[in-house]
Amino acid sequence: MNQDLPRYAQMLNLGDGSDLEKLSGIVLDDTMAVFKGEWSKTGLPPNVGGAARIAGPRAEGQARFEFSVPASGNYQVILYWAGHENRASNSRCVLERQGQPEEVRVLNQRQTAPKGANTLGTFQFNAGATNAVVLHSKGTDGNVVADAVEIRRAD
Ligand SMILES: [Ca+2]
Repeated sequence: MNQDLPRYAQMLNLGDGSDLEKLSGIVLDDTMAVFKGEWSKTGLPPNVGGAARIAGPRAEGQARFEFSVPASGNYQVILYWAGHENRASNSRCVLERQGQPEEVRVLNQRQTAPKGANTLGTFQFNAGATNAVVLHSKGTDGNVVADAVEIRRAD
């Protein structure tokens, strides 16, 4: 895990044409994710960090954003994407935490949340443990976008 992550997060710029506010949490841009399957790069605004990756249902894509938190506690998990009609309404997103059952959510990426920030929920994380948010494109009804993940302290 990169110890400089919070510092790096502050240096991230928001994409062209974006009115997204600056992000305050731990930010994992798509450049820091591990991808499986075929993903294309897209610079279409709005996005976080200047670009995002996109995969279709046949790509059997997987985007894995790994992170750890500096202190144990509750954190909000936020995914960034800009909604579009050609996006998947049923993208599977899995939150992995050490020693705890997986949390699975089905994302509708046709919808655009305010500022592109889609909240998965608030979860408890332990300091030092490796966690991951994993986005899947397999079996979806459209394209899946992996732009950025933000982990924001909730208490
Ligand atoms: Ca991005």
